[in-house]
Amino acid sequence: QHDCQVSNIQVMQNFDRSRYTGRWYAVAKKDPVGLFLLDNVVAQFSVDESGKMTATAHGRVIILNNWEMCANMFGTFEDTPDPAKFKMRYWGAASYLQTGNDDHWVIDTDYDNYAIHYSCREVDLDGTCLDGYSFIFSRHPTGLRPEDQKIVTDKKKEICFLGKYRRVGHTGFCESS
Ligand code: DAO
Repeated sequence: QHDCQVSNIQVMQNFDRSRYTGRWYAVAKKDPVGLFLLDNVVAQFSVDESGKMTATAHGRVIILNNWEMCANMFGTFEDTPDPAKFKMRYWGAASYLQTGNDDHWVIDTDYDNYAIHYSCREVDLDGTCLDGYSFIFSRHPTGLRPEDQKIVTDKKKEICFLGKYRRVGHTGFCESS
């Protein structure tokens, strides 16, 4: 399905949130309007006692024009009828960090190596995504395995974000805290 209609985007079948838990390194990102997380982005997903998915994440950000810092973020996920589609409420450890309520869709994952996340913040009148973002996650800080690259490229095309990603570097900037 390459018609770029947000409502036609295929997500992970039978998504298993418990296999998704643990650490994921962002290796590439398609930014939304007014980007926030720059690089050194690591997310840690959990499932709580009641079965709800939660996450913490950190990443390098620049706030108030020129102040570079490591943002510690929290997210809670509201379930929807599709097990791979969530509503994510997020906020920062500090009040001046971004807060929001975004779609959070898992497009594809093998749970052990790669994951493709998608969020459309604003759907255009023609049904395509006007403002969205996407993370390519890896279990490995060094990046995707060669054998996962074609799968990821195909999925980037399916969600109509191919060519819109930048590499997300890991320099250790957020590892001190
Ligand atoms: O970086 O421009 C951006 C948009 C991302 C906003 C979401 C950040 C907070 C995520 C916390 C939970 C984990 C995935």
